[in-house]
Amino acid sequence: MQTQAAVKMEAAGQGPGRFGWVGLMALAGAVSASGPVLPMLLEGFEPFLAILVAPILVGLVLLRFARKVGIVWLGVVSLALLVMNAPFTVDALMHPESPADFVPITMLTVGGLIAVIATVPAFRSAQGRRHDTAFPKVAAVAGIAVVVAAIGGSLAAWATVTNDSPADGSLIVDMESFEFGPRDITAQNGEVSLYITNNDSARHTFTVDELGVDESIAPGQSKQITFDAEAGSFRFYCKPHDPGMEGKLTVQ
Ligand SMILES: [Cu+2]
Repeated sequence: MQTQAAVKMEAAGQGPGRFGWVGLMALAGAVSASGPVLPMLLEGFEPFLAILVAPILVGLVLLRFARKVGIVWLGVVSLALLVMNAPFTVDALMHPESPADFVPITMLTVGGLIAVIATVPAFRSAQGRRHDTAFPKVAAVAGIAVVVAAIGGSLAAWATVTNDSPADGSLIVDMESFEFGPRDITAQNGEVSLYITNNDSARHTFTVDELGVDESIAPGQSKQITFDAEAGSFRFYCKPHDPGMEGKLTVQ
């Protein structure tokens, strides 16, 4: 004989051998949370990433102990993170050659989208309404497939990144620990030649708005860049890490 709780669980698609909307919600939360956790496992604690993960983890705990509250919480938090991360998302998804940016953002986006889609049906099934649909299972498999493909594709793209050799007379610039070294670069007017190496695991850019210079440098990559500049003083910066990652180019 089934207990009342078991009957209710089965109706909510949570019975043994069944994967329902609430299960999909939990999986979506786990995928979202794993996105920012992954780089922390490799690189150590990062407050900004921890702030992204914390509300999702709270939602997963709520999902376990106060199901309906957890569903609403995860839905709202996921939507907020999708909106908040939209500018970074577009930028990161255009650069698969940088796995440390591409993979976490893909996981946050895929998990977040699934959680948002699943919120209403999960809430209804937590109320005990029966939903006989294969959608949760299909969405789970599709979501995991997208994440696995993103990881594989990103690593493959990273493997094709090539390094330039420094041109004669190039000024050497390093990107390390999210800073430029040196922060002050002095060059002669005419053609400015820089040999830039990114020693971080994240993608950086060398961007000078006034001169129309905007170069993306993949993790571990060395790139030779040249551009024309008249005498003057120009701010250079990294687009994903501005403000903070910047310097001054003086052309004499
Ligand atoms: Cu940067």
